[in-house]
Amino acid sequence: MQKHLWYDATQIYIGGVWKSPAGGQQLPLQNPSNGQEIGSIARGTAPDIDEAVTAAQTALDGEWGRMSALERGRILTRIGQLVGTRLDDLAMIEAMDVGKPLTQAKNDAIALARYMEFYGGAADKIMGETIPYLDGYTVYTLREPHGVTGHIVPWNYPMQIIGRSVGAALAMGNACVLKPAEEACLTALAFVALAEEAGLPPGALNVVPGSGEEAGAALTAHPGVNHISFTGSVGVGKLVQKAAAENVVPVTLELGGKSPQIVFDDADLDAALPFLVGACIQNAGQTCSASSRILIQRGVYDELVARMGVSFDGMISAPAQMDANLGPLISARQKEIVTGYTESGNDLRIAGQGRVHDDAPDDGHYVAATLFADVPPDHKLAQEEIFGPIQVAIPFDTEEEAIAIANGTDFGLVASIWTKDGARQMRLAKSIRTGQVFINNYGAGGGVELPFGGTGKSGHGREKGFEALYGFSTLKTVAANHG
Ligand code: TXE
Repeated sequence: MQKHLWYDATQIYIGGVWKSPAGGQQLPLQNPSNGQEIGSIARGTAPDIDEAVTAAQTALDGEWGRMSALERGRILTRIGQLVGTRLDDLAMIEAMDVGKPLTQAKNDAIALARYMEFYGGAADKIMGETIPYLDGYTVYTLREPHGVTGHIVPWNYPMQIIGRSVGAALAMGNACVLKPAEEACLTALAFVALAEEAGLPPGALNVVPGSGEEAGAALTAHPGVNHISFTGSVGVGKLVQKAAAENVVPVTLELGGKSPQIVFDDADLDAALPFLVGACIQNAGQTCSASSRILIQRGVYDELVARMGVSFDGMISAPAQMDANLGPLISARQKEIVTGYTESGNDLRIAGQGRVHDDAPDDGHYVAATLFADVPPDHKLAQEEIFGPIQVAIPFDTEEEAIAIANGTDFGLVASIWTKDGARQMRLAKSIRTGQVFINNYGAGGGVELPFGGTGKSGHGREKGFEALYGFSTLKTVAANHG
């Protein structure tokens, strides 16, 4: 299958034109649910990136660069409306490409539409300020686009990450070059085709699929790129930041985490349970904000671990089309990594474990969801990002101990606190080193309006919400001496 509905998966999209990649080569496209090759995608390389950056610069010098914020916002809103008419199609595409259960894939499409709606409405609401200064002066600030923005997107939530990053960048009037992940680029192509249909001018958004080493590295090193936003691994994040340093351009890095949920003895366990488990097994654990550590106060530890274990026992991993709790992992490589982690817990107690559905094809990349209990906080399983459906339960006695364990990894992306004690809620919200704190809920990935990003090895910069619009723009100060 080469043609996917309303776009061509084998091509790249530059300057409003669908074309073959400069090198004329393709990369295999695989369905993670059965391991089958189902077609191919363009293998974009440095010449394609160069052409895309030029097209973006041309757009900035032309219609797109001159367009009012109001009109940009209207186009984004129209894109969101068009996405809204294709939710089921987009979900089908994503399910096939990423292995995501259909309901979860559809939620991603809904989020993409919502990002466009949000940033469409926000485009003309970012303002500068006037600054009191010397007598005879009027001073004001202007929020301006960086220019050409590069967007490197991973495979785990293509639609949501495109929405939050490209949506905010376009709202501020940047022209974008998007490099989707080689494992999952179909919805990026589907999306840009819808953006074109909604009236986005040529060159405002260019999409170049290809490998990280080729297209990705070429994009981050390109001297014509004025801002880079990257979501992916810590290792590649460092490479991206080094490349950006060479050109002295800003970067936003979102590099995942080891996010804790902290449950105190007085917590409403019935309310907490679905969030505790769901925030880990969603997207088979391949979520930057996956809650892979559950810290539980000793008084409710045994009861809660037992209840979570029952939930895990019921978790089924199955092909995306079966819409079970979990789909397959993205690739054989990811399955190998996650299986290695599961094996590293051989000395630990398993409190609950799901199973792979009997009808799941042998060549699909399935793993069983697993809950490990009584895990020492310094154990590899409690320290490293696994990116699979593996959760650890860690007991604690005091609030101080909970804070120390929560802060005891290299990461800091999301945390949640489950307690009815208002003062404790405030103390912990302040003490935990992280980008987001949820109190008596857990918003894994969700919340288009909520600024999102990390501390420590989870990265820096903020996406989502209004905050992203500041990140995707630069501030100019104008001081006029009128005597
Ligand atoms: O990530 P990569 P991978 C973490 C997660 C996962 C691990 C490996 O722990 O197990 O990373 O996943 C592009 N220059 N996360 O290998 O390689 C690549 O093409 C420029 C967390 O898939 O970082 C893709 O588009 N770009 C994360 C993107 O980077 C390069 C989501 C991510 O790929 C490049 C994904 C290079 N040299 C993985 N090399 C999260 N924060 O949610 C690769 N890329």
